Amino acid sequence: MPTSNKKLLAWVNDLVDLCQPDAVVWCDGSKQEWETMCQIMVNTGTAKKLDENKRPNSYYVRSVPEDVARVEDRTFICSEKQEDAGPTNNWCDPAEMRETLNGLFNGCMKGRTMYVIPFNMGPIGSDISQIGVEVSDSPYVVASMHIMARVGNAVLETLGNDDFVPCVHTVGAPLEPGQQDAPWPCNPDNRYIVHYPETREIWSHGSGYGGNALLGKKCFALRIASSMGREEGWLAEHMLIMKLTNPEGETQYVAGAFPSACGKTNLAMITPSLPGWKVETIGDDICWMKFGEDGQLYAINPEAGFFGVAPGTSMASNANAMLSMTKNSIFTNVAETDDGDVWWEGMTETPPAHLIDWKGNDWTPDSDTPAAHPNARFTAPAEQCPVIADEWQDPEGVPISAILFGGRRASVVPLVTEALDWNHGTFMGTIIASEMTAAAFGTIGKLRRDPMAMLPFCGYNMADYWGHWLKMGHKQGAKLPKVFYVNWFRKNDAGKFMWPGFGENSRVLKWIFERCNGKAEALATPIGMMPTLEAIDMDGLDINETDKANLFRVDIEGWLQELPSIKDYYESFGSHLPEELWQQIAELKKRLESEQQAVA
Ligand code: TSX
Ligand code: MN
Repeated sequence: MPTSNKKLLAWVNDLVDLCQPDAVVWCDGSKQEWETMCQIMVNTGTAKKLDENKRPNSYYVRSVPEDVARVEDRTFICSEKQEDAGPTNNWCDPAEMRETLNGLFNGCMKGRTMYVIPFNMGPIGSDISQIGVEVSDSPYVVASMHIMARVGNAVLETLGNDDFVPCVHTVGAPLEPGQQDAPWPCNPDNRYIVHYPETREIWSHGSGYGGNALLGKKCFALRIASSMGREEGWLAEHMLIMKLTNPEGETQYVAGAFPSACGKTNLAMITPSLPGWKVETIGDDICWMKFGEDGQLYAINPEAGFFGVAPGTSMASNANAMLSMTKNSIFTNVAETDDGDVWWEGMTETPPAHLIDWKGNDWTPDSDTPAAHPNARFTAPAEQCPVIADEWQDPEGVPISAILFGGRRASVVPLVTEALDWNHGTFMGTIIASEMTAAAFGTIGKLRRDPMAMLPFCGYNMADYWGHWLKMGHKQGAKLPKVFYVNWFRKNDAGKFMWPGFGENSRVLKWIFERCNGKAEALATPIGMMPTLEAIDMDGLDINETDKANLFRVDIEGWLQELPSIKDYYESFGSHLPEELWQQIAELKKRLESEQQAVA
């Protein structure tokens, strides 16, 4: 046993009794271990090695069609009181859930190996980092955790006799003696992704996929960590972190929360179009922030890799992501090329003439189903990103100057708005929403609210979480980041995107940077501070005057029309909704109405 941590040894012993695996392996995080896991996956038909010359040390994995994504309706927050989980989470009484899970986990690893994976979320030794241990019966999980977190002996050394977050995962498919294993074992009819925020535990049953199985990521780094942050006075957020450098060599760090399908990973790795400006990546998905002695908010990326959506990722949309996954990567549910490589929709303009699709069937450009599943993923080490910032593993974290909130809005919301203060910024975070673009998420065009992009990831009552945000702003001596609301997706009357997006977003980042160092102009409007028309560098952009004006237009009527739906939304949280947010609505309404009258 590579540890003498009493809690850890006792916990593993109990789990062996419960799950009854054939063997127990303590993961050391070595290269040898990675190779063993990959070899096991190849032997059982889970993975195929990609061509060593095209994509060294990389593997292709196909799941089953029933197990391709996170399962929000099977995700539970089991706090003692239902109101502490809040109206946006599935709740179940913890005692009842423990009974259900005890039944399901009893003998669940028969015929399999139990892997014990000590993992560190964040740079090892950082005050902002946390340690967890995941027990799993899936070699895919072990290999993926090697990429996504710091795992193994170094973590156990840092852990010593301290506490850790216990995370239990099983694919929920025990094997009878002699029974042939499936390439992707899972138990789709019995999926449970369970969090006990009060005792800080995670139990996951029945799925082998990403966010359901790599428990350090969404389960720990967001759901459990958000609850820890509330108790301990810090923030666990669904945010990218990036470093901006201006032509003079000054730097600022920015964090940003965006709902899915807004291009968060693309923004985290953006190639700026503005000459002399540099953008580097600290993280693309999760951000933990704590106040330092100097009152600044310091952020770390708790992860060590990228688990990104593959379809739509290309050298044009995100060259740095493409270059991050050229080796040592795992690809799940993409398509396989005839020459031992991978492909997905949007990777190249012309698809290959023949592929094996994510279901294992022959595919040609004439096929009427996509070659890759829309949620197909790449898993790649962050250190391979060509623009990863030198300080991405700094245990001190990086001081955050600005927080961005973004949504996908065809109307009403302008390109960029700066919050008037922290409370107004928190308000902006609570109202972020995306217009649905895929039928899978509901009615196309309807607003889906996703406050702080945390809807599926908040480990406690969402309204209490907003209260925690407000409280962070009252901390004595706090030097708070400025907050901005951005929208790359506003459309004109012809239904065309008015803003070119991608690398051109650096023009907006420049304004944000210069608001933070006091160099950029802004105008007070009812919805917040906005750039003067000269303040955003439009040099060399081909946007007509109408679109340019509309990108920055304050749609008074549109905002007034939106207020009742925000009120309805707030009301759904009952007495937990902080008074300050009602006040934000009242003040916004007043500012909008007085502007409306001034214009009339
Ligand atoms: O990721 C995107 N970003 C952020 C990039 C740093 N996408 C892709 C969204 C789906 C994940 C965008 N799509 C962005 C954007 O800023 N903007 C748009 C909308 C858009 C799409 C295509 C064009 C322009 C805007 N094409 C042309 O103008 C030719
Ligand atoms: Mn995410």
